[in-house]
Formats: sequence, C-alpha cells, structure tokens
Amino acid sequence: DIEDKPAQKIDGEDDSGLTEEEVVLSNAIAEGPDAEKALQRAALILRLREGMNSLSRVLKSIEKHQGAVCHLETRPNQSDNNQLDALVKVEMTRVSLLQLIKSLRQSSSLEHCTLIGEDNISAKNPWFPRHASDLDNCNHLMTKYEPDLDMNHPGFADKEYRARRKEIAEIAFAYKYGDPIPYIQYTETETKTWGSVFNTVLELMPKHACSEYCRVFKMLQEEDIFTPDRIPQLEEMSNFLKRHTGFSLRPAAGLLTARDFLASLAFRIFQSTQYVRHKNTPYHTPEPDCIHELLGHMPLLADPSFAQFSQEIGLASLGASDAEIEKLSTVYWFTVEFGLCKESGVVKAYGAGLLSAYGELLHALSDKPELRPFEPAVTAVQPYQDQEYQPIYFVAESFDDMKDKFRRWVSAMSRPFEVRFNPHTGRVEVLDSV
Ligand code: HBI
Ligand code: FE
Repeated sequence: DIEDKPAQKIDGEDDSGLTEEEVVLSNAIAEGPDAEKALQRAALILRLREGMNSLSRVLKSIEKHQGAVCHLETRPNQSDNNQLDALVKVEMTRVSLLQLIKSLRQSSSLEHCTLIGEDNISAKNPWFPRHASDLDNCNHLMTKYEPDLDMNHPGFADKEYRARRKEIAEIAFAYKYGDPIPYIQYTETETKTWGSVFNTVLELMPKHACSEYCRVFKMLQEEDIFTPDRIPQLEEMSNFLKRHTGFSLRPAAGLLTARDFLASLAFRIFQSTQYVRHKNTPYHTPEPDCIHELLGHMPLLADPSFAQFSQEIGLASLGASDAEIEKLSTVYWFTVEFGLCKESGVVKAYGAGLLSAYGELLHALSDKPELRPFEPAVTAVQPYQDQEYQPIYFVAESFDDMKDKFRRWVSAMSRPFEVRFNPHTGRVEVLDSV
C-alpha cells in the first residue's frame, strides 16, 4: 500500500525522495508567511502499473494528505497497454504535497511520479528581458477590450474609428528599441477629446491630487507640454521623463499582458498607447489610451520616489510565477492605477485611473467606498473591478512607506534568484541566491 511503505533511499536523490531542484523550490516557498496553511495547485504526471486499481490507491492517498483533485486525465500508456498514464492536478498545502510525492514515489503501484508544475513556484531558468532591447519581444496584447472584438467598446460600430485605432497600433508593432517614437498628427476631433479631459483634470487636481502629481503637472504646463489645445507627442514626453527620473516611453499597440507590461518597468520603460479614445465617451475608455497614459501616468513617472517604486514592481515581476504575476498586477492595480495616499491627514489620489477619470476620482474620495491601509500581502489578493468603480481602495502613508512595505513583501517570493538593475550597462543582472 502507498501509505505503509517504510521510507527508502533512492539513488541520486536525498532522503526526502525529492530531486535537488524540487527541494530548492520547496525551500524557497516554505519560508513565505502563511506558507504552511496556504493551498497550492500542482500538477503531477503518474505512470500507473495496474491501471484503475492503482489510480484508486493514488486518489485515496491524495485524500489522506488533505488534497483535493481539481483535474484528472488518463490514457493507456503507448508502449505498455497494461499501464495507465495520468495527469492529476491537485490543490493542497505545500507540506502535504511534498509528503504525497514522497509516498507516491515509494509506492509499488507507480512506475513513476513527476511534479510538472505549480502555479506558485517560479521556474529556475525562465526567459525574461535582460536589456531594454529585449522588450522588442515583450509586446503581447490582451484581446480583452479592443474595438474590433468587444461589442461594448464605444468604437465597435465606428468603422472610421477602428481604422484609425489600427493605423496607430501598427506603428507600435513596427517599433524597435532605439527608434525615435513616431510623430502622430492628431485630428481635430482627437484634440477636442483631449481638451475636455484635460480641463476637468485641471479643475479637480488642486483639491484631489497628491502634491507630487500637482508639482510635475505645473512643470509640464510651464514647458508647454501640457496645454488643452494640443495632445503631447510621446517622444517629447519621453524626453521630459528622461531628464527627471530616467524613465522613457515606447509605443504599445493596446492592453499588454501583465507580464510584458510589468517587465518593461524594470528598465524604467513605460509602454504607452498612442491612440485616442472614442469621441462619444471622452470621460471613459475600456482600454488604456494616450489620454489616460499622459494625464494619469506621466506626471508621477517624473517623481523620483514613485519612479523607483514602479521600477521595483517591474524587477519583482521578472521570472516570477504566473500566480505571482497575478499578485503583482493586483498590487499595481491598487497603487499605480487606483491608489490613494495621505497628506497631512487628508486623503488624496495618486492612481492614474483616478487622475484621468473624474467620475471615479469623485467616487473614490466620497464616503461611498471602503478605504483600507495599503498592505501588500492583503492588497495582492483583493479581487478588483475593471468594469465599474472600485468598492475598495487602499491608502498609502507615503511613497517611501509604500516602497518599504512592498520590498519586505517581495522578499518572500518564490524566485530562486535575485535580480538587480545595473544602471551603467542598462542590464538586469541575475544573482543566484541558492
Ligand atoms: N498595458 N498598454 C498597457 N497599459 C497599461 O496600463 C497596462 C497594460 N497591461 C496590463 C496593465 N496595465 C495592468 O493592469 C497590470 O496588469 C500590470
Ligand atoms: Fe494605466
């Protein structure tokens, strides 16, 4: 029986029955907070010697280790039809999973048992960009809210809008590292949409935006980059950012995958869309557009402390597991996009999704939503809304405090290596931590 076999030492493995790599991965995660109680998903490939009989023993064993089977597939083994290959996805605690694998490996029912993946564990040698030029490969789009595919997009039925949106997206697809960002001749309609949003931001900003935002906004006005009658070009904005924090821009064709989008931040590069939202909905857009990027994101990317925070989210994302990318992306959502902060006891907005959309800005600062203190471990698992106003916002004490808390939380991630950005070479260096 699977459970009753005494522990045996297997050649080439230590006495836990796990391979060296599995031990390394498990140690990395076992140190995180709540590691003992947290349920993890894992996939196992099994070769069963006695077909369904062996399978029932395996399932009993999973149950004994308090695991839940989320998915099961079997097929006859191709070279030996008496044996069955099985793919089992389980959800259980880390410690139980390790015990389960150990007992399965010692069982006579199984030819072998391989752990093929876990949502929560980063791969040992994943590919990720090491230099800003590698970002030419990091422009994968999410097809969620594009006008061609989303019936609720305000531009869905507008052929002319879709053609214009596509023309500008093509520029982003063709862009390569080192190119100047192509100049866009914005139309009168697009400029008018910009002007409407610009003027509402101008009106609400003194009362509701954080001081860092207001400070940079004023500089942008003084340099004539921010005016109501002209949409700033990404190239001039990129040059402005370079002078203040070393951030720069590259054009993006639409909503990028979280992994690609976050990776660019590691190099102090922000992938910015260049098209303008539909004229019928000047105060709302389902996908990011350049009005959101320019009015929402750019001012704070010119603030040194905020720029540093943004880069650190980016660095944390390099080579992270899918589950960790999801958490980082949620932290990004509740900070960079929808963050609130305190200023001499008064709550102000710093999130780009608030500062570029006055409806949600007023909602966030009204007494309707719930405000909670920013705490990365909590914030990272808070479900969020991308269709309506958020019911919950997180309030930071300051950018520096936010960074401190974030750093402490990130240090418990599962990556079996550390990364560091070398500003002299512009390269991300990988330091083995195990
Ligand atoms: N892509 N172009 C673009 N702009 C964003 O602001 C953006 C993105 N992809 C993902 C994303 N933001 C965030 O919601 C997080 O998932 C990182
Ligand atoms: Fe954004």
